[in-house]
Amino acid sequence: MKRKILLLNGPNINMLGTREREVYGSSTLKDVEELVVQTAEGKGFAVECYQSNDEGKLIDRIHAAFQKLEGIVFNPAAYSHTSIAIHDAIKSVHLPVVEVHISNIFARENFRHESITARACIGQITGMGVYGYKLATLALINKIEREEDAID
Ligand code: CA2
Repeated sequence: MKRKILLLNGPNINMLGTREREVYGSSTLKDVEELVVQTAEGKGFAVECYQSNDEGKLIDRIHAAFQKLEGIVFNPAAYSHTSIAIHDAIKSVHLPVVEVHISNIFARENFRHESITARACIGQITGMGVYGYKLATLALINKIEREEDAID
């Protein structure tokens, strides 16, 4: 069976491409999901895609990945800046997680400069537009494959 990763998107990412195009560009969530699926499939991985505006549902989905999936590409959106609960959920599953932000959070308001969730991740890509999801997918798969090599 194909190895699988999770693409997880947080609150308001379902609005991509409809408003605030000057900040987030014109791609839709469907475009982002297709980009990640295509990138992962090129490396032999399948992708589960999930978006929610609800913190608890995102946490449930992280828990569901435990021992089933290999890692997570995650844009926690505004929860990045507020959610210790999501931070703890990421820690609890012992999976590699790469955080993505479409915009450069460090070039925006002060309240976006801190990412609580990124502290639980293996790394973060910010400010590269939706292309950042492709970079995050490649980085995650590279990490998964390097860890497999270390086990063999
Ligand atoms: O740059 C990112 O990817 C963010 O995670 C996006 C979040 C923001 O709270 C973070 O600070 C940075 C907001 C997502 C809102 O997405 C929208 C997209 C289109 C229209 C309206 C909102």
